[in-house]
Amino acid sequence: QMSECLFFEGLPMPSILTNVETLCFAREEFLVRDDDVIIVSYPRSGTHWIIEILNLIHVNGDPTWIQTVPVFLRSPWIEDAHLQKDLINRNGPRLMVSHLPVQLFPRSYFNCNAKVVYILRNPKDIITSLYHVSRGFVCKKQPENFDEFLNRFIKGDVHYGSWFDHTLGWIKKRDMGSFLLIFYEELQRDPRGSVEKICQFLGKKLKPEEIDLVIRNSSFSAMKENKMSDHFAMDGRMQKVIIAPMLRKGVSGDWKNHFTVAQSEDFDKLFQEKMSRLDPGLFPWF
Ligand code: PPS
Repeated sequence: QMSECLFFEGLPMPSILTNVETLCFAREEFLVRDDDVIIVSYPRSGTHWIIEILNLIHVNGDPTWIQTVPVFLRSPWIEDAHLQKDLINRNGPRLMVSHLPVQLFPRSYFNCNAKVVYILRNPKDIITSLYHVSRGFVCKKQPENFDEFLNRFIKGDVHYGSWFDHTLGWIKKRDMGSFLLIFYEELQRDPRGSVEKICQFLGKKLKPEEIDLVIRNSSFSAMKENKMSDHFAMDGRMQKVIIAPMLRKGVSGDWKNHFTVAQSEDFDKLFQEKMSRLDPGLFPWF
């Protein structure tokens, strides 16, 4: 059983960040506007990397803003109990973030032209990343070992519920409205191509040297040095409970240092079963 969590519609949600009232408001009453851009993801998929990239694109690569304003004020979370009101009153165009699964997402989004950037990452690397964050919780019951945590992840007994449900739910919606699917692995393999794709999606024209600045200022090392990029360290609520850094390793394939061969094979089988309705060619990690 997890502490630091509340259950909402059957899903464990992080009570550090949110509460029932905020979650109800998010879904039923939060008004998404046509000129909004929303980054959506399952936890530990590289959300903060995409936030940094979109923030930098907004200011043509100039790092001043990202180096002086904490990341969660630049791009607030829709389900954040402290910042939801600020978001409601913000003038557009707004850049917002959310880990909400599709069934808890603001209903108003589905009738408007707002843009969603959905970032996906190999779930084996997500489990690995999340395992290290869980071990960095001060008071939460820590996982006994990797195997126990893997089983919890598979059951969806983690914040925001099952990765499979989150991913399937959002991918099913990708043909409606403006939706850009970005992969963490693709971002790493081809940062320039990915940034260009994002610019095109946003309708933003950057000069080649401005794209260089975006890439340089959102690199793992630049973000690791920028305290403003570490949500855990900058947010008073999180400071108290999480001692893990937001940026840990920033690589693809670290799962190989954690999964046994049997665990990996079982997970692949489960992945194929659960994701069978999707084209396997969609995922760059196969
Ligand atoms: S959170 O807390 O759920 O919002 O986490 P999220 O931002 O989605 O994901 C954190 C992981 O993304 C990695 N990250 C990066 N990797 C490469 N380059 C850059 N610039 C970058 N920024 C963040 C971060 O290190 C976490 O992954 P792990 O594997 O734990 O290192």
